[in-house]
Amino acid sequence: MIEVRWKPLVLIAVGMFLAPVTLAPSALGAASAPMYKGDVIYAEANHNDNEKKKKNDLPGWDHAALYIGNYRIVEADPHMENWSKDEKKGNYPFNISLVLELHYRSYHAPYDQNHYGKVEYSPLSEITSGEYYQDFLYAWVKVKQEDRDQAVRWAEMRAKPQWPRLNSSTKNYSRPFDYLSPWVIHSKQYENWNDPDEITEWQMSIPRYGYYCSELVWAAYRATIGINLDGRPLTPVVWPSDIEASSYTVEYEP
Ligand SMILES: [Ca+2]
Ligand SMILES: [Ca+2]
Repeated sequence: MIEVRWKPLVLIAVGMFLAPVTLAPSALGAASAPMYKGDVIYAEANHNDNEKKKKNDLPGWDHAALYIGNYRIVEADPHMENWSKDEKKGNYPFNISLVLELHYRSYHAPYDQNHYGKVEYSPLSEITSGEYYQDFLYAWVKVKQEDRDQAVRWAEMRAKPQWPRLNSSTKNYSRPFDYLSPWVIHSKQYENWNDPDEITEWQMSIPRYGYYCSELVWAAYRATIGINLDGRPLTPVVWPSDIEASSYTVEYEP
């Protein structure tokens, strides 16, 4: 709380006493924080106006992240902005060999996870600044705050650089970005492997070890308190908009 600036502090205090309701954007400004630790953030990337790029735009939101308090989020980020020219021009995500290559590099040393994706801490402003996303929305999850806190702790554990990685003898990686599950095997998974010293090479190699953005948010709640945030459970992948469709999430304007 000490680090929080005056205006947001007021907003957080208001949020604690009011029932969660839609707040007028004009009253809050562009950088208002979500109300609760464990809130979900959806974001829409900046390419809807570009017909050429529109084809690889997800239906509904493009990204989902978990708010962890103090203007910070935990997210699974593919870091597309750092891909090489060829990777950017490679018709992602429809080019399966490119998807497999990105997945391999995210999961294996010596490739740089800042180029090929990982679970990580980021400032909330990465979503709200307008640099990467043209629109965003928040949601609170209809459970107790102590349950949301559990989901946050689970996600933070995977964002910390304390995990082993294939082809490396050090444990200073966060969890990799899972490209395989959304685009190739069309699935989602979660695990409760909470001790970095107990991870085997086999565990490091499978889709369960890494996360795509909305899978991370879904898994944080599924692995800890058992609720299923996939509001469209008949499709195995959990897209950001599937979380929005869940009866557990209550969306509200920033
Ligand atoms: Ca996964
Ligand atoms: Ca689904």
